[in-house]
Amino acid sequence: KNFGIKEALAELGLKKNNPGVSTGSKWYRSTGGLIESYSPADGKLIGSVHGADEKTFDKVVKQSEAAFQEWRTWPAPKRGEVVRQVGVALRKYKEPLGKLVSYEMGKSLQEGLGEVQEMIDICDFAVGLSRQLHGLTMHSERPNHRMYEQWHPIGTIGIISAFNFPVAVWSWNSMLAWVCGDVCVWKPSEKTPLCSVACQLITTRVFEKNGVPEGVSCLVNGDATIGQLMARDERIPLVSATGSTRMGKAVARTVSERLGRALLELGGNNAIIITEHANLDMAIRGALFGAVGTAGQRCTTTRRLIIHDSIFDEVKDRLKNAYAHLSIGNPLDTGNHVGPLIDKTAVKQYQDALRKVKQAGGEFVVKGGVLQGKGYESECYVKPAVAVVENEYEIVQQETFAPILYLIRYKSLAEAIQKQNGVKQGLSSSIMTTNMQEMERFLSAAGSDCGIANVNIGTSGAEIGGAFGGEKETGGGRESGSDAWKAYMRRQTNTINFGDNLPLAQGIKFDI
Ligand code: UN1
Repeated sequence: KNFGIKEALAELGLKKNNPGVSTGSKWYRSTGGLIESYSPADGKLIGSVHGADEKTFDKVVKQSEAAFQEWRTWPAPKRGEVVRQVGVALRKYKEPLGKLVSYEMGKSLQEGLGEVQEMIDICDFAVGLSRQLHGLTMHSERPNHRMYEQWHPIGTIGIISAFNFPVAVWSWNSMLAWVCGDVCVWKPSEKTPLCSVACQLITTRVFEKNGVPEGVSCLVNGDATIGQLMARDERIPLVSATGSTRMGKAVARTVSERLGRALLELGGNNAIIITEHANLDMAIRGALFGAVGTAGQRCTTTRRLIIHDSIFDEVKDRLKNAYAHLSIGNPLDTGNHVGPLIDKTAVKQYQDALRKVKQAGGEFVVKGGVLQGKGYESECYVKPAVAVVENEYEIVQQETFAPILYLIRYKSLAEAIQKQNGVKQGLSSSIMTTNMQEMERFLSAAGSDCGIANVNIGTSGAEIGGAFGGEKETGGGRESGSDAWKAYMRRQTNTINFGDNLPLAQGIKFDI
């Protein structure tokens, strides 16, 4: 079965071989390496993309700078109108783009479509925002003076995105950046280049119709060296990077060396605390989707369940039963819950993690393993696993991008919160409880230390309206909703004297 992939690729305008560098209407076939994209769903070659070399990268950044000169003078609501039309186009292409996301990345079709929906949602959010880039007004201490602040665009935004959300994370950054008056240069993951080309094609058609200057939306496919060029480049005031903590630390070092800004959204090691007052039906449902959704490859994936002693065995048994009902297979087949991991390297890392769990003394409730045989030819399909562990195990302290769920026992809520916070990462967290005190303690200053703290829902699947990101090794950045837009602008404080003389602040006398 082909699941209509051929048709989807054609509808999106993708060829077998595509240029992977673009400033909008113009596409460049540079001498950078050829990136081949194989589907983890069936192991087949989907197509290839030409990556950028240093010279083409430089050309693209120059074009983005030229575009910024004009784009920043467009009224923000006019820029918002263009983003609104991008949202309309994404609605039109939701089906084929969602399918491509599913096929190239391996997440279920449901989740592929959900990812495109996140793009549509952020477009809508950005349209409203384009009339709400508000600054404050302040009262001056001097007579006949007025103070206020305004927000201006900053220029070229470098976006480095990961394979696991190959389209949505770019859109959170670019849609906000565009209404703010910035221009974007996007370096997508080498593992999902075709998704990036599809997004650029959809955007460009809208931009052309509206006379948006060439260079407002730029694409530079390539490997880590392109990311490094971006981090070093003084013409790029903000680099927004999503991915591993190792990558984020490298980007942060390079960007801060030149005093640029880095917006980082890195690893998570997210836990759900299930208390003795939890509605267990809801807890199991939340934990299950959190742990196996996107085959455990979301940065918000539920990796740890911290379960009260009195219900530990019941939760364990119910999870075991739920896992037995999971169907694993081609993500485009809507009968399946879990698709493949992104590639064979990820499978090795998964196997390695399982070994380490065992070595450390973990006890498997649901055994893992690599699936073989019909339908699993890509060798990327693995069984979601569940193990009883201690929070202190080194492997539990790490983020393994795979569906491995750790069960940890607790006796008091204080102990549960300590365990939940007892990792280096600080992205997402949840508590399952119907008890008001437990809930409020978890959300208090002495509660969860994460950027996201939920009650009675899982750790993944955040809506775009809130600020998205986390603390500690997650990098501290916030993307998407709330006032995350401020990261894409520069604040200017203005003091205006409308009087006839010039008094100094702080009462300083300076008379000649
Ligand atoms: C990511 O995994 O990098 O909250 C982003 C979620 C999604 C976004 C995840 N809305 O799971």
